[in-house]
Amino acid sequence: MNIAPNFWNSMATISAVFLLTAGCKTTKTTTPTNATSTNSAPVKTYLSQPLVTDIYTADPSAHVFNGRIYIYPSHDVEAGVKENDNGDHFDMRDYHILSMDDINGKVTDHGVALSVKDIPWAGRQLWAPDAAYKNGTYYLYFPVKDKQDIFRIGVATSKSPTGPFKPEPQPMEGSFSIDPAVFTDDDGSSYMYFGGIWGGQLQRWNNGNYDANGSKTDSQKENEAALTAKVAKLSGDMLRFDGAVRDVQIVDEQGKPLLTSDHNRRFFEGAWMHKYKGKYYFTYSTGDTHYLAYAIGDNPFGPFTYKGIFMNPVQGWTTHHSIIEFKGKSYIFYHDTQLSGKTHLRNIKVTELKRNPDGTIQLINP
Ligand code: FUB
Repeated sequence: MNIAPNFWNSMATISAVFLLTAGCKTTKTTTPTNATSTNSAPVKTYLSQPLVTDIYTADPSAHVFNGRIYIYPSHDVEAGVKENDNGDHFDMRDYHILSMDDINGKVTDHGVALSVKDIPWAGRQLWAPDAAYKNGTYYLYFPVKDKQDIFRIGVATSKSPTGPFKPEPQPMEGSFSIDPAVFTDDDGSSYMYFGGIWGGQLQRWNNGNYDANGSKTDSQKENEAALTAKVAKLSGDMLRFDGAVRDVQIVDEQGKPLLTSDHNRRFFEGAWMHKYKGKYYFTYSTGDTHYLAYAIGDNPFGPFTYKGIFMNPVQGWTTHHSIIEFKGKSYIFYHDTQLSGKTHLRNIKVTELKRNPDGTIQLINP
């Protein structure tokens, strides 16, 4: 993730018009859907309302375990850290896991499931997590900066989907960058998709080597294949990569890789994978253009052919999502900044994701 300089101009305008609820104890939504204005100021309407309002939450990775919906979000806090291009102000310190028995059901906050202080190798910034289940154990995958300030991906285990989770003593070997998303295929094999540009440090890695002075963006390579997400198969015990870390290749209809300059379509961060009617849907944030896009492939490693945008920009700079099937329908969990009006204090939401008969996804206006 990152903060673009010109973002702040538009954010100032948005903040003036929308919400400036500074505290974390907001328990009501101040801008109702379909509100009308009695003066000339435009009124923002939202497709969905925040799922929880007493804490700030973001990056929701949702899963259905034993018929119940569990959400593994980031827990945003006002840490008082100055905003910068590295996203240092996203200084999250723990995870709360949420659950609900139905899409419109009551949301339960199960409290702290893992704290940064309990991860022996961690430095700071617990960013977007994900979870998986195998053979009686739940796995929580999380990105956090190590003590050298390099993002790595860790894994923690629990016998309960809500934790508490016990972290492994070291980060996953060969892991780097942010936003792990774990997909388990019908044959029981699991794969991790990960990576994020700018604050997520993906651009600092080249052939397994880290360069702290690596370019902030890869904009010098405008006409080359874009930097993209990574994918690795997971070992049978879910704790390691089994084999090489590969690029997630996203190609156009002619089979050509998307280029760095293709900001509306190229990968930025926030990968997710789901399967629908035998096809593999790789979904992701275009980040600096704020879209959620999708590409379809025939196997978990790709390549994936770009199909389009399925969600327009949310309010706030970051865009991050997950997709689940529940009771015969598809749902997308996502976040925006409706409660706070601040980039780093987000709130998670859910809405239905609808498909056309040919498997393409209908556009959502958040
Ligand atoms: O929450 C911190 C970062 O913001 C996530 O890792 C990115 O996906 C973006 O949502």
